[in-house]
Amino acid sequence: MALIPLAPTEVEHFRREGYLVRQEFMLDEVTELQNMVASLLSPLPGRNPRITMHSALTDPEFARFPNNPYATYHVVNTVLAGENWISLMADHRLIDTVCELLSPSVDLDMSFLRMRPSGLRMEAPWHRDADTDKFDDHRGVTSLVYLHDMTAASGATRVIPASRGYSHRSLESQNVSVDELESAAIPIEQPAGTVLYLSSSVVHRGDWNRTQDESGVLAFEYRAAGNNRHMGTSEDPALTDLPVARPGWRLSMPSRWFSAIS
Ligand SMILES: O=C(O)CCC(=O)C(=O)O
Repeated sequence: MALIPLAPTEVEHFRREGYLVRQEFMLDEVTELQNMVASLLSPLPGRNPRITMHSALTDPEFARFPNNPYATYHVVNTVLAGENWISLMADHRLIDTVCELLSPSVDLDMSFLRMRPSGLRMEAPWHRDADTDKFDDHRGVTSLVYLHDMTAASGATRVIPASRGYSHRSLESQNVSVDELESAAIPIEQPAGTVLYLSSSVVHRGDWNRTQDESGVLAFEYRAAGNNRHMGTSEDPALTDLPVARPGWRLSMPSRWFSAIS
């Protein structure tokens, strides 16, 4: 798909609301992404040990989850799953948009996958990425790539628009109740191939999938260069600090993730 530059109204929306929705990937690309995810979730030997899989089942239930035999709901460090995953992380549509929204100098922060196996309550709780990932400041953008059509029922990401007003470090210290958060939130219901760009300062959470359908999002999290991550907090992020953009320069990777154009 050709690069479509951001309209000034999109940038303005992101600055005001803390998020932006763009349809970045076409249907055949979405199929390719789903295939990449299916092979990541299949029980293959020889996977990089820093790819952490969080799964609900120890024995596969093939009938119920044909493409996700262990009911895996969180995979960390997808960029270690192969060259195609690194080139997807560096896809120019994602990086160009992140640069326009964030800074001309961008580093990778981390990569992960959030699957929502049907009926499994394993959602990401309310948080801001700058807090959970312990950045120096808020200059970060997470791109959430919708792998399936997302409705409130299938687990669309829930966002509190313009929620920078909550304090930087901790929601708890402000006595913000979950009810208050829930009532201010909107589900970002969008078709597969949509990318939801989230400011690291915006409050959001994942949801669980109440439908019978497959559902999941891929996440690539980026930081402005110089906005440091303080390690030792959550998962061990692979390739964190990898430069992906500088003024006039982009990490250039062949588009191998999409076999039809490689
Ligand atoms: O699953 C989602 O929709 C959001 C995931 C998320 O925010 C996270 O894992 O940090």
